[in-house]
Amino acid sequence: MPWHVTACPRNCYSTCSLLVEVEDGRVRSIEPHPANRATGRGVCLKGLSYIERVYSPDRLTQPLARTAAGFRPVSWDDALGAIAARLKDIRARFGPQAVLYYSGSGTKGLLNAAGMIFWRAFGGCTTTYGDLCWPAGLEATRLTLGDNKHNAPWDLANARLIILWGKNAAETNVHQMAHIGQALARGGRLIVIDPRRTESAERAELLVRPRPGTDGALALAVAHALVAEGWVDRPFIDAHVLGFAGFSEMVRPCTPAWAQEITGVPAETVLALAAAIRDSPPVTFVAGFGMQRYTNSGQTMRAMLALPAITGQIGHPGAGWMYANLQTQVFGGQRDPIALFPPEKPDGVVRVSVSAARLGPDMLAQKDPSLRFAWVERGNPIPQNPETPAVLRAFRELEFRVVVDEFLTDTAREADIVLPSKSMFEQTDVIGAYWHPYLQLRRKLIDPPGEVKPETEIYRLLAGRLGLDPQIPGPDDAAIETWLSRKLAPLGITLDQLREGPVLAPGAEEVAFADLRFPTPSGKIELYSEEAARRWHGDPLPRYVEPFSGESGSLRLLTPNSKNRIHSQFGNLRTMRRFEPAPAAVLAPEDAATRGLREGDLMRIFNARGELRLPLRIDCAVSPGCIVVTNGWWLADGAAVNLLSRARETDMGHGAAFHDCLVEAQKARA
Ligand SMILES: Nc1nc2c(c(=O)[nH]1)N[C@H]1C(S)=C(S)[C@@H](COP(=O)(O)OP(=O)(O)OC[C@H]3O[C@@H](n4cnc5c(=O)[nH]c(N)nc54)[C@H](O)[C@@H]3O)O[C@H]1N2
Ligand SMILES: Nc1nc2c(c(=O)[nH]1)N[C@H]1C(S)=C(S)[C@@H](COP(=O)(O)OP(=O)(O)OC[C@H]3O[C@@H](n4cnc5c(=O)[nH]c(N)nc54)[C@H](O)[C@@H]3O)O[C@H]1N2
Ligand SMILES: [Mo]
Repeated sequence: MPWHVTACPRNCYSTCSLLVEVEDGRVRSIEPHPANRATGRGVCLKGLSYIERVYSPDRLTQPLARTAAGFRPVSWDDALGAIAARLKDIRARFGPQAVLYYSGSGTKGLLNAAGMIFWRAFGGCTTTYGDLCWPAGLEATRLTLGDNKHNAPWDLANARLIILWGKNAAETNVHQMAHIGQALARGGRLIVIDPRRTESAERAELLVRPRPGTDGALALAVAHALVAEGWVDRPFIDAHVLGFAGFSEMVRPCTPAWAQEITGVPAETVLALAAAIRDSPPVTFVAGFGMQRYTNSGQTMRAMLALPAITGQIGHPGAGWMYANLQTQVFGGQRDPIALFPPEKPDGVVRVSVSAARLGPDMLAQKDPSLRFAWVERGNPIPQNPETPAVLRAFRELEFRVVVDEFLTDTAREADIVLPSKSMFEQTDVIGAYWHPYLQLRRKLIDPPGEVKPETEIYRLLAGRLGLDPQIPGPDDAAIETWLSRKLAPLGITLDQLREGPVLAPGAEEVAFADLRFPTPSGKIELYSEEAARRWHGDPLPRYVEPFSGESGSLRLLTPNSKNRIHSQFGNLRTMRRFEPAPAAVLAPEDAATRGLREGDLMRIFNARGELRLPLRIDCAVSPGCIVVTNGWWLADGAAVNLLSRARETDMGHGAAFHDCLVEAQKARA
């Protein structure tokens, strides 16, 4: 049978199970695997476009070396020879920590560990801590509930009220909309909280549009109303919640009128939200990543977490806090978001000293040794990390750069040597997910094109040239499978099982926290967290603080994700270009009018860090005071949004405060 089971390894909630038809060594068609209860209904456009992606004429199929006249193809021998010579020289002159190893979120898989195995054998390196994506929310959840897990995606059908908060599932987690649809079909309700009217809001009975970065105040005012009206679950609080007395004291002045002032949400809407929570249990709070991209995000998420806590909406079907489900992270080391923090004691070999959120400034600031060499894989930091101008400067100051990628991205264009990487169909690996509880095989179905080699092989060859013999899996598929089988064995799972379809992670809970055990220091849900105060130097209660406002600008730049890209991936494909041929910036009609701007006008969007020139789209879906450009466009498209953002961390978790970014917009002179 030419159909094979595999899974999409992108950094996306859905992590779909796929059936792929291969004929004569070529991928022919892609269908959903029906056994995955979370994603079985269909494959998104990005998933379908893999056929174009894998065989794209733009795919890199051999190593490239920079010359004065641009990139020129070189042999693996020459490429690896040049890299090994540089590495030896830099290690001899400055020590191994003059090398930055940067890895992004381009693909999931256990074999991604090969990089660190190699760099440790090399003698060490410098690497990053924190993450661009979600750590403020992970940390807020860990501090409050003790663990990042939630009910199975399909349990959403049991909710009578779903609050989709700062998440645009219709674009970023399309499969979740099917589960929401089921809840609605059973008479459930949907409320969306987002400064934009998104596609996800189309089926909602209420769209609440707080001023960006003020969700903490909104949550505290809803809590105020719940407490004031006695709509809380006292027995649940007494048994399972720490700090309720102090919390209710703190929210006493947080009236709906107070919140209206801060958030712009009418006081009656705040009350309507509280009443909906009272009237329609079970309630699932589906929190996305949008409001945790601010300098006050950790406290915001903790304030939001107080709502399921004080109403007892956790630990039963249809209820809970759906943020990150790390139940598939059963291979050690990853489940604890503390892995994102710099280690408390340096290990002497790998220096973890560069914040992902401050990549550019931190790279430039490294001393003893300063950075001379960067190795980038699975990431595109020049357009994707905050403050692109600083990231560019930092890369350009290095002596040597290597980028491993499938395409000639903005970051690859800065490299001295570009190495072509495998696609998802060209090497077998085991992947987890962060929304559903299945472990999956991402399977080798075709041979890599041209001279492409998987990273494991690149590292093995490079190690050979450096006279090292690290235990990197390989060289052939049989050896890779043996390595994976060894990882799976303690879990009682075999590769053969995974070849049939998705397998529930051992111990996966359909209803999270059903035992009402919360692995926090107190064993309770912690509204009051000493650890939060100690680690992050804030209030132990989720008190409201304004997002960062240390710069001027009349518009807040929001840079959400887009339906047909995963960050900076897929946008280069013809299929996607047909849907979104060119970037644009979106303003509310009143903001366009006060600036004398009309639909289609070329705008200059700028601040002290940089500038973009983009055509205007006017849309009342955007709240006044905001300007929206989706992230993931390349510098080469003229719309790399992080030219404007600032390299700043969130208050917790070492995330990136992308949306704490103010800009001006005016008509561009031609
Ligand atoms: N199609 C597609 N799917 C993806 C991705 C992709 O790039 N494309 N990326 C994947 C990854 S890595 C991630 S991190 C997830 C993220 O996906 P989501 O969790 O959906 O996060 P975002 O797209 O960052 O933002 C979601 C919404 O938050 C809103 N928002 C912004 N600021 C605020 C605020 O202050 N308050 C509130 N309430 N809302 C706010 C934005 O308008 C946006 O509609 O998606 C994953 N899935
Ligand atoms: N302004 C703003 N910026 C943002 C965000 C935002 O909301 N606003 N969101 C942030 C978030 S949530 C995230 S997760 C980051 C994402 O930023 P990154 O982690 O940099 O991820 P991608 O943009 O998807 O780029 C991944 C690269 O890996 C390559 N790749 C894919 N598979 C492989 C492989 O197997 N091997 C190798 N070597 N390469 C591979 C792809 O071709 C692509 O070039 O962006 C962040 N940037
Ligand atoms: Mo992300």
